[in-house]
Amino acid sequence: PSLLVVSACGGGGSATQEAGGQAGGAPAKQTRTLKAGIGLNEDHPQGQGLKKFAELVEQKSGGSMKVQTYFAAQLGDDLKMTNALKSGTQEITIPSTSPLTSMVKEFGVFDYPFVFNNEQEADAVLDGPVGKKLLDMLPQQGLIGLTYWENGFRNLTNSKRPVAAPEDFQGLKIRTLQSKVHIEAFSALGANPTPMPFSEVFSALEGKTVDGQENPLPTIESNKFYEVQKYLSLTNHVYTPFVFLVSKKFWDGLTPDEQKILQEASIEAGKFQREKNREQNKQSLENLKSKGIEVNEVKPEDREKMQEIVKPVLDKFSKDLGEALVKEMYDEVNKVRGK
Ligand code: KDG
Repeated sequence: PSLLVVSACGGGGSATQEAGGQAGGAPAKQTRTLKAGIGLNEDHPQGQGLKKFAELVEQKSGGSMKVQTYFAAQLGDDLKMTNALKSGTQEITIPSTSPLTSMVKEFGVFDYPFVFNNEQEADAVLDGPVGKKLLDMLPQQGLIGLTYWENGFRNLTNSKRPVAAPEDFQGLKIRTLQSKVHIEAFSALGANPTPMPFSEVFSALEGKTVDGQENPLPTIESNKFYEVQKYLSLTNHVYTPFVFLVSKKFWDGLTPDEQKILQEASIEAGKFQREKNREQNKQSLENLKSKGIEVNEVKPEDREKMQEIVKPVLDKFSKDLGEALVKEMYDEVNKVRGK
């Protein structure tokens, strides 16, 4: 029989052929290099998760797939990197779902404040049918969504006063995520929301173009917001997921085995990342207190008042985002609560 030489076909932007076994005439072995960029720092749980992912991919592929990691918005902010995935000039990014609402508006349901009481409720929704439904909307945008990681529960910092009750939001200029739900919810509370990419937040706080911002504790610590903010209010007002994205252009050129490696590694690294994030969330509260930022709690009854104020905003959005989808999300949460 004649010798059939199969060469691996290069579908990805950064695939290179390596010389195979010279003497034996073995098929050339392909090495793929994937560029993966995130907005947060290397020491943040998101950064640690990405490094874990890179290790797993290298291991599982026997070294034929390599992940080059870029932290702290070195490749640009969440939207810039997501657009680079669409055009195929970057392979991986892990943004908050919020700025993606400009592409898939339904992600706005994850911007609803006060939906989840704890991380387990968030996991159930994200890893269940609602989370999957949203991932399935990504391919038509040129994106593949593999799984969700955790950004986490957001808390407010500002330079003016402790925020404990709804009236304390009055007139505060707050940087928000680039999401209509966030913008309108903060407006309803009486604040002046200013959406901007994460990479601009520190200088905006430092230069006082905004009074405050809101993010999970590990981010407030890792990005040193305590240096330019006086008050930290434990509002825990919303849970933000990260979504693990791969360029569809790149993905479509991979073999099923290669796709499986990325899929499995993203989920495995995601478990690790969620654990790290939860540990860090506790640790960061202690660290932030010792840095001298003034911390206040929010009483359950004041949280409920805030929830009442934003309710009409959410009802309005539900009409646009899909009442069935919103109901499904709340039903899933109630299931976890045993209701
Ligand atoms: O890569 C993720 C970060 O860029 C960003 O999503 C963090 O929650 C965040 C924010 O406030 O923008």
